[in-house]
Amino acid sequence: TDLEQAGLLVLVGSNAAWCHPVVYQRIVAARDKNPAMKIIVIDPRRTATCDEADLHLPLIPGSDVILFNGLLNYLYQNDALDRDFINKHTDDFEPALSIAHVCSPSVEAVATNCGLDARDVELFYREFLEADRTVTLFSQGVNQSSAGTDKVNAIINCHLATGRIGRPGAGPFSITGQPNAMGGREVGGLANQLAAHMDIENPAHRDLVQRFWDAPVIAGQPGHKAVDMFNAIHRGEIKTLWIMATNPVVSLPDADFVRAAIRKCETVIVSDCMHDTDTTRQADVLLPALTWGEKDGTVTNSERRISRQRKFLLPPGEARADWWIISEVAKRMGHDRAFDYRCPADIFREHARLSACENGGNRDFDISGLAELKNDVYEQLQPVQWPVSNNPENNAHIFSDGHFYTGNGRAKFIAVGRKEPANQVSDQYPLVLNTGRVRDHWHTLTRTGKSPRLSQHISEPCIEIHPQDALDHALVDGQLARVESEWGSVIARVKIEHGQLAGSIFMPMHWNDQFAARARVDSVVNPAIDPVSGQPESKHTPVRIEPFIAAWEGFLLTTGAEIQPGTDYWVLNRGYGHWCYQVADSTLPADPGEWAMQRMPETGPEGEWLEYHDPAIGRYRAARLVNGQLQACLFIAPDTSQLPDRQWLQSLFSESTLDKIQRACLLAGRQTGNHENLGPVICSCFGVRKNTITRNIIEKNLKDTAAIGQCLKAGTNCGSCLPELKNLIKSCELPDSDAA
Ligand SMILES: Nc1nc2c(c(=O)[nH]1)N[C@H]1C(S)=C(S)[C@@H](COP(=O)(O)OP(=O)(O)OC[C@H]3O[C@@H](n4cnc5c(=O)[nH]c(N)nc54)[C@H](O)[C@@H]3O)O[C@H]1N2
Ligand SMILES: Nc1nc2c(c(=O)[nH]1)N[C@H]1C(S)=C(S)[C@@H](COP(=O)(O)OP(=O)(O)OC[C@H]3O[C@@H](n4cnc5c(=O)[nH]c(N)nc54)[C@H](O)[C@@H]3O)O[C@H]1N2
Ligand SMILES: [Mo]
Repeated sequence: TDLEQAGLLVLVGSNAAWCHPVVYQRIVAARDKNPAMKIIVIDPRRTATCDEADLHLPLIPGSDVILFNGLLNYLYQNDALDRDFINKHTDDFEPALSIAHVCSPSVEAVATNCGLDARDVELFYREFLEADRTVTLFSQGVNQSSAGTDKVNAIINCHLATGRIGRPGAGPFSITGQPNAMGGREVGGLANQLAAHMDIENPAHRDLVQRFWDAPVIAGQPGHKAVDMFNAIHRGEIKTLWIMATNPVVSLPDADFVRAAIRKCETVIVSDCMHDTDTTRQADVLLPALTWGEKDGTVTNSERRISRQRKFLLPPGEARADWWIISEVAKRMGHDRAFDYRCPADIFREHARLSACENGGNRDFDISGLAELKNDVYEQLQPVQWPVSNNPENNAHIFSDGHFYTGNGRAKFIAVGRKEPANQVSDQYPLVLNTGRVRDHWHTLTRTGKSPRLSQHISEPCIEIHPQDALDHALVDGQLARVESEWGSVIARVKIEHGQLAGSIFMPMHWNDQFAARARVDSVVNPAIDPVSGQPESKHTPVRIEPFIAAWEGFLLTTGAEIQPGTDYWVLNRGYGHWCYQVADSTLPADPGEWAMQRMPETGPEGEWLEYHDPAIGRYRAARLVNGQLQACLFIAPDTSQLPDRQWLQSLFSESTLDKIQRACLLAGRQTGNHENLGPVICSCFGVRKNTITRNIIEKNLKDTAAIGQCLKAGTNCGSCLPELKNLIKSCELPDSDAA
């Protein structure tokens, strides 16, 4: 509710419109109710999130500390500090301010160093100064940086200095990602954490947890963080690796090195809900795990609310819950008593008891009130926000009494100065590679890549590039290009984007080796990390880009996915009733017919083979039918502009048999006359395409997204396409002739 009560929302390094569509739509709704509310987005790219923003600051990648230090200094110079709060509840303000002053002495200096217009910087600072209720939301554009913790501290410093924390509608807010990211922290899911918000480095915490568990030993120091851990594996210091619910061959920086490290490791165990991933391919032992919908437990969301997650599917095959797998392994290692859980509720009660153990109001995470839940009460547990203490005094809005969990109860300013990203651009690598998410895919594609519905919005990995950079590197929209860094290279399709900052390109993080020949972007990303958090600098790698010269391009639609295109470039995309391969190669096949035969699924005598070849213009087309039903088709041309639109062909895979006209039109790639190209899918939830929407906007004179929703349902479920719907309405608006 803080988001709805705020007067100013500052989104820093967050593309919430695509990555947190539900929260984002709540923000948009709140602003519709309260038009005085302001939204400011700080992101080098112009994203869908910027569409609703009053101000967008496209800062130089990595320059956030300069911007927020400048804000602190500005607040000081304009006498807008909350001196009372600073004196009563904080320490170390002076050093933080003096470094901020040196780093960012004036609005003009900030504008120059962040690559921004001084008037925009001034406007942001003024809005912040005036808005008493400010929430600053920050996400991976802030965290995934070698100065990530500095950026976060620079933001928090501004909130502490104005006392805008722990009050309704005010506070710094880390809006990260995994649906249970918060829960992961609560149970100690990081290398330097113990469960229930305790630190391995704190001897008192270690002692407490050891006594609570009655454990003979406890680790005396933090483990390796992710990037360091794979270095240690590569050096041979770690002999056994158990990877659970993560796909590091795709998601960690310098991913080819990560894969090499895993290959060197003596014993590799992988627990995953999917059989075939880039990481399971490297496993010695595979443990099939349950996933969402199949497993049972609790998750905690960003506002500290614990919800029951209930299973609604039966466990497939031999799959088991992760907690069960861990317990069985532990028992066989001799820890029967410590792991004798019978159900998730057993584990939850123990977790709640630990949060209470010798807490006395010293640790914020306290759910002692849930420690004695009976199984049936746990089953029915309604969402509840922590703290849920036995001592109701501890259940107040967190931080509202100005008490912080730092030992002496006072918040600490952290002095942070300017720091450049770890690796700088050079003549050899002149562009910055920024990476992140697209609207309809999740992380490493192991699950969303299987969904035809979610695979329609963006069917190929793209390199988003500013028009001037494209020109400078001899690239045109839609062609293939190779992006290369000191660590690796990928090939993907160029997409010219005016919203892209010059000097910086953007690629999605999602594509893996099952879905593309060479688009695993983390194989290019530098393994630089933040010294405190260990978070990789995934948003900033120096790269170069050059055209990939394809001798031919094509696509292959097929009912079976087990094909090895063997081309320099290919991308696999799930469609309804079929799979689509987009392919390209630097050399022409000597005999396209033979090349095609090898790749199109074999069939018995019922199979029928249609073919068309015009060597003079480099055009080849083939199709295979079985009992009159389309099984595969292939289209090859010198470039994509000479390929037919795929939409009609893709629709033929839903037909049981092709009629005469369809067969006759097959190799032409389209049915003459009655077929309307509906354009790309905009609303994935209801499968509504662009041209259907624009036609309805014009014909029915639809004025807003609500009207589109009523008419076509588009945008009425998750809301992540609403920015695109708004843009369609804008693009259909005719200039008003009455307007002066
Ligand atoms: N559709 C979809 N939604 C998701 C996910 C998904 O995979 N798909 N994953 C979830 C998870 S785990 C996470 S962590 C979240 C991530 O959610 P977000 O952090 O919102 O998403 P990203 O696309 O990683 O990056 C956000 C923005 O940071 C910007 N950025 C890059 N460099 C800088 C910089 O130096 N300064 C600033 N201020 N901005 C910069 C990028 O241009 C990008 O637009 O999304 C969650 N939601
Ligand atoms: N270049 C670049 N790299 C990035 C990022 C970026 O922005 N840019 N973002 C980073 C961020 S914020 C994140 S969160 C990571 C995400 O990176 P990962 O966590 O590696 O990505 P996922 O695809 O979510 O991997 C989860 C794996 O667990 C499996 N799985 C799903 N449910 C279960 C289950 O219940 N049990 C088990 N055992 N397995 C399960 C899935 O099939 C999948 O293989 O990527 C990071 N990497
Ligand atoms: Mo994440």
